[in-house]
Amino acid sequence: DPYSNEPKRHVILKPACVKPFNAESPEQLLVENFITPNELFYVRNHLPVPDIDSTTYSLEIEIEGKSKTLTLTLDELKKFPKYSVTATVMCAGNRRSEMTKIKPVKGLNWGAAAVGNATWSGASLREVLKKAGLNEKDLDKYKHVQFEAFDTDATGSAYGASIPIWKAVDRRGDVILAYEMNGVPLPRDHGFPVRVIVPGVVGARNVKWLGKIIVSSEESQSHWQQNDYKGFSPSTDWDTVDYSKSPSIQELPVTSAICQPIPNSTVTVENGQITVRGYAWSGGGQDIVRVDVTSDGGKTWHVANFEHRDPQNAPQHWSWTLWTCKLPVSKEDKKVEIWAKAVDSSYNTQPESFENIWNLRGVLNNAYHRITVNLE
Ligand code: MTE
Ligand code: MO
Repeated sequence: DPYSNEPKRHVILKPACVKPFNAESPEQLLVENFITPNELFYVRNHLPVPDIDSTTYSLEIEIEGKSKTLTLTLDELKKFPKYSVTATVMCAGNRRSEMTKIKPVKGLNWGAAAVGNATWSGASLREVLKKAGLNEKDLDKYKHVQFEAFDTDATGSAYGASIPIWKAVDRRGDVILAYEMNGVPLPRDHGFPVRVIVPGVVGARNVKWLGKIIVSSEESQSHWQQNDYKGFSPSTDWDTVDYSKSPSIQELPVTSAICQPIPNSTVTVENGQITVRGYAWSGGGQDIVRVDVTSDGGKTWHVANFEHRDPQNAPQHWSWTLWTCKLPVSKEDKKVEIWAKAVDSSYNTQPESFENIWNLRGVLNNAYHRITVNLE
């Protein structure tokens, strides 16, 4: 069994799949902490978790066309200046279970908790690439930075992904080779000993158990870069889909979710109001400027208060925003449907329903979040 050496997981994590291990925490817990505790942070593994000895670990950095590669042990990586970045990581499949209600899709049935916010510490990718010999004048030759991991499938091919080179070399990109998560060494499930954190970019490019970095004129040729994690028209089906025709997902669109109350629970009305709490986030370092909440199908919208947001300005606003709203409800109603939508600093907002953004793989699930609760 390739899954015989998996790490221990917190019992509260709800598995969407056990082998490979994929799990999220209960949604209502997410908004209790601006920084998600490591043991509650969702886990998205495609393959068995590799068991890496940090004393013999090494990271290889190759720049295509240069004969010499740079190899760094963990200790050598730790000698680079240490940076900390607080960034939200979100799976492209977050909230897929809502899209699935329109029509089945292929993918893990994630709720709204395939997301977390953590403080990641490590070396700057930009500085490591410079050390590996990447010069300003070379930049036009290359277009992508590829990441290869130590987790492999039965045929021996490794998890891999890539990001555009500008994100890797821009001082404001804040891409780090992280060896710590919230002040402790990366847990095995989250990429021990080193993962790349690409703030503002879809989870899939935040490669865990990092083994090799390649500066290249091409994207990663891995399955996950080429034949997965792409968006398509609602009318594209498995017979007509052509993965070469859509770009790989990088920055995720603006989204939000209601985390409290939980769907179908019974909520006590106080002074004609109920308390609604959730998160909002947008990719590409966009800030959240507003969250609108309604209990009457959009006739009246109430602007939520921000409970916690990081002070970084767009386009380096990497963390989610936690929000709360005292939402007026009608006493006569025994049941109420609550909707939430967020607006980011580019004034992009969420689509109203899943119907017209449905896609066969169930990614980019960012329609209004709608839940129903009972009132008492
Ligand atoms: N990196 C490797 N090596 N293997 C993986 O399976 N999964 C990716 C990404 N990095 C993955 C990986 C996906 S799809 C997501 S959403 C994030 O890791 C999840 O990170 P987490 O498990 O730390 O929450
Ligand atoms: Mo993911």
